Amino acid sequence: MSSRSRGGQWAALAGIVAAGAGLALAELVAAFVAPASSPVLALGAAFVDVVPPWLKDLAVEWFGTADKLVLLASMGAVLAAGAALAGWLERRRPPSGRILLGVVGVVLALVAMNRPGASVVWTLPSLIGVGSAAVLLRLLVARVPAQAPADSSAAAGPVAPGAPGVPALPDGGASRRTFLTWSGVAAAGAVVAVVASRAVSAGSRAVEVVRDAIRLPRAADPAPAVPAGADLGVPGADPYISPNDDFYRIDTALRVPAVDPADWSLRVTGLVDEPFELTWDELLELPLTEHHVTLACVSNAVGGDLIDNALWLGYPIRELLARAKPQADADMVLSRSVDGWTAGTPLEILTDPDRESLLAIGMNGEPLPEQHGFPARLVVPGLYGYVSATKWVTELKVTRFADDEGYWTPRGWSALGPVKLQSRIDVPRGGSVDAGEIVVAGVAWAQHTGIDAVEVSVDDGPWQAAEVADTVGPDTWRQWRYVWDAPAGDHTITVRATDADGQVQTSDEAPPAPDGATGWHSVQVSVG
Ligand SMILES: Nc1nc2c(c(=O)[nH]1)N[C@H]1C(S)=C(S)[C@@H](COP(=O)(O)O)O[C@H]1N2
Ligand SMILES: [Mo]
Repeated sequence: MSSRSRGGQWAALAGIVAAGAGLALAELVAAFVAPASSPVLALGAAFVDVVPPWLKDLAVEWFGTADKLVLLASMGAVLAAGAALAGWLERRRPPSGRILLGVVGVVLALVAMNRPGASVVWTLPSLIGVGSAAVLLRLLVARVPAQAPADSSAAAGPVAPGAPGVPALPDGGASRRTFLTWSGVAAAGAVVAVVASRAVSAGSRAVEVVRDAIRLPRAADPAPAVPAGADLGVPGADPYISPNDDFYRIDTALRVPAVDPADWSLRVTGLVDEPFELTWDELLELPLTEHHVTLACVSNAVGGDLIDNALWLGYPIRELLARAKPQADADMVLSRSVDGWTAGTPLEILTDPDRESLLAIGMNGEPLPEQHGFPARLVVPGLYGYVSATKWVTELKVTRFADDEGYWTPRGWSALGPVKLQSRIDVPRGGSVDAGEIVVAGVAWAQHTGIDAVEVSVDDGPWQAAEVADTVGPDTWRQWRYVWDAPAGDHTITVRATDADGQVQTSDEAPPAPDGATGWHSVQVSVG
């Protein structure tokens, strides 16, 4: 290997150290400016927004809800490769490495500036971070030793002799020590910057403290008690009420928005005669309602677990809209999150006196957990989350489907998203079971219509009625149970439900996109 390429390896390392330290400093600046102005987060969030639907679906299929982690790791790998290239270039032909960093810095600044809610100061983390990375790159590359990182015996001597800015180093060992010292100092500085940025952005921890101190008001209109028979208690089956910690989470946020209720307000705007703004304290003064609603994600595959049930405490959205007085030509409410995400919900559904759509602040007796929308979110019975359940909500804009669209609509999902009739087998989930009487159990849902019957078929045999558990009402799922005398051999168990309108769940298989999966859920068991 030539000493030239050995020096190249050191220079690549210099690039990674310089860029790493620059990005660490950017984190620290971002902690002061706004958490979402971090170049890494802003780039990741922008990527999430522009990624084509097929790639996003593929990522979810491969990595499930770890897709965000995979995205951040891939971004890290690409950034590291780019940084190594910048180091290599800077040594061969200065200042080309710094120019590459500069271009990336400008792109990062532009991306950050165009995030929802951003202002021009959001460019500071990228500009300061990349500016320092460029200075550091120059300093480190000027100290690149002659030998490869693993090779201490190679002949000393300057690389690219005469290249501007590359000093001739008399002794390979000493020069390597100098380089490593400088790199070590830069890396240590990076660690300090990241630790400091975490301390400064304790903003989100402060919000946690605020949340923990909140005592929610009692509901003026409490929910009916959950009947004892709503939960059949079958081991391995999902409980009727999902604990907050187990509740599925879906959103585009790479970092959970930290919203202090003291800074929060909801604006009701758009095609209304009387727009207004509601603060947290005003909201707490209003007569609140409690309601059980099962929330479901449109991305849920047949048999999937992107669905859960909770008791929500909040103020009826229809009352907020009534106060604002929507105009006659409006037919949609575009709800907007603090992070810019939007959902388009039919106005008719939100003003329906028979549907308990809530601006929710409580979940199962606690303030909303931060990842479920603290301090306030929407919950609408009967609609998939992507067209209704805006978390960290800050605006309700009354508008028209002809003029506006929610976040997912231009990304391959239907503008309207009523929940489809579905049923799921929770136990047995497959594998081997002992012959004899076994309990087959699961859930079925048709939010806002309600479930009337559940049937089970073994090996395509006749449909047998399952026992359907109690429920508080039509807006939640219902558990079901079927006792099966299992004969030895391999068997397929299939479930289907019938809703309160008498509609039988279709066997037609449809994928989640564009408006929800259909088909029957089956599991294979071998009975021995
Ligand atoms: N701000 C914001 N709200 C959002 C989303 C989002 O990406 N951002 N995703 C929606 C989707 S697709 C679903 S299914 C529900 C999930 O709510 P949960 O995470 O509390 O279960 O939130 C909805 N609200
Ligand atoms: Mo969703």
